[in-house]
Amino acid sequence: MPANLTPQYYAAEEAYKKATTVEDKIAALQEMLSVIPKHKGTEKLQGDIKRRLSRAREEGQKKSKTAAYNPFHVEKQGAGQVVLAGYPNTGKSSLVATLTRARVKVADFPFTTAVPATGMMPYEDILIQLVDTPPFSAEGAPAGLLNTFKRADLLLVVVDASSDDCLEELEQTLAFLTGKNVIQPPHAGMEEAAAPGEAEAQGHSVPYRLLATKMDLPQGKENLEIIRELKPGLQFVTVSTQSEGELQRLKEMIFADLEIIRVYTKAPGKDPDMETPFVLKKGETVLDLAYNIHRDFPERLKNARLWGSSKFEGQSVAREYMLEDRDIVELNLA
Ligand SMILES: Nc1nc2c(ncn2[C@@H]2O[C@H](COP(=O)(O)OP(=O)(O)OP(=O)(O)O)[C@@H](O)[C@H]2O)c(=O)[nH]1
Ligand SMILES: [Mg+2]
Repeated sequence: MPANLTPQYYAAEEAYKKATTVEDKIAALQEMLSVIPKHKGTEKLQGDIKRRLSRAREEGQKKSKTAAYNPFHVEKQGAGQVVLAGYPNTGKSSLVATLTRARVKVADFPFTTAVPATGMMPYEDILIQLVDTPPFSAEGAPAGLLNTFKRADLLLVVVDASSDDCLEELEQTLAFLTGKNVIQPPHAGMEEAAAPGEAEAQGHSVPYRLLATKMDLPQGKENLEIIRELKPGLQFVTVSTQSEGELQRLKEMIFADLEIIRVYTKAPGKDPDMETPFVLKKGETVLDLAYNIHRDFPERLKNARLWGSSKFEGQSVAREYMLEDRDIVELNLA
C-alpha cells in the first residue's frame, strides 16, 4: 500500500535530518508524527518514528541531568554585553528597567535580584545588551556571579551615592572586584578610572566605569562632593533614573567604551542598506567586514569602494583599509 506522504511530512523529515540538538530532533519527530497520513500504508513508518522519539526523549533526559541550566552564563546578544555590578539596593535593576524594556523587579530593599536578567538597550540604530545581576556584599557573592562579570565587554560598577554608607560601600565594592581580579585597581592620582583599553592591556581584567546613582536625591549630590574630595583619583559617571540628560550621556559613554563601529553595505548600483549596520571592532578593515558578511567573501573580493571616511566619496580602497563608524562600503565580488 503506498504511503502517500505529504509535503508537510517531507518538510518535517527535512527538519529532523538537519536537527543538531536533541530538543530540535524531538520537535521534528513530533511534527512528523502529527502530520503523517494515518492509514495502513504508514503503520510501519509511524512505529519507527515513535521508537526514534522515545529514544530522543531518553537522550534529552540524560542530558538535562548532566548539563544543568546555568543562569549565570549569559549568552551575548547585540552589539556588546554590558554588565551592571554592585552592592544591594544601589539601583542596578532600575537602570536596566529604564534603559531597556526588560521587566526586572525593582524594590526598596536589598537582595531583590536573585539571578541575572537581560534587556536590549536601543542606541541610535543598534541594540546593546544590558545585564542586571544580583548583588554582592562584604559577605560574598552568589556562585557564578564572578564569571558573569568576567565575560562582560564592559562592567558598570554601581554605587548608591545617596546611601549613608556610600564611602564604605564604594571602598568595599572596589576591594571586592579588584581582589577577585575582575577589574584593575583604580590607583590614586590618576585622572580617570581605567579606560577600557588600558585595563585590558594590564592583564585579563574587564574594562569598567564607576557609576554614582540616585543623583536626583540631595543626599547623593552631597555625598559625591565629599567622596570627590577624599578620592580625587576616582572618576564617576553620575546618573539618575530621573534625568534624561544623564541617561543619554550614559548611553553615549557605553557606546564609546565598547569601541565598536557601525558599517553599512551597499550592492553595486544600488542604494546602501542603512537599516541594519554590521557591527565591527574599532580598527577592523574592509577584509573583516567581508568575512563578517560571509566566510567566502574575502576570497571573492575584487575591490571595495567607500563613502564616509575616505578622501572622496566612492573612492576605491584596499582590503586592509581601516573602517570608521558610519562608513558605507560597496563590495565587488568575483
Ligand atoms: N531617587 C532615586 N531612587 C532610585 C534610583 N534608582 C533606583 N532607585 C530606588 O532604589 C531602590 C533600589 O533599586 P533597585 O533597582 O531594585 O536596586 P538593585 O541594585 O537592583 O538592588 P538589588 O537587586 O537588591 O541588588 C528602589 O526603591 C528604587 O526605586 C534613582 O535614580 N533615583
Ligand atoms: Mg536588582
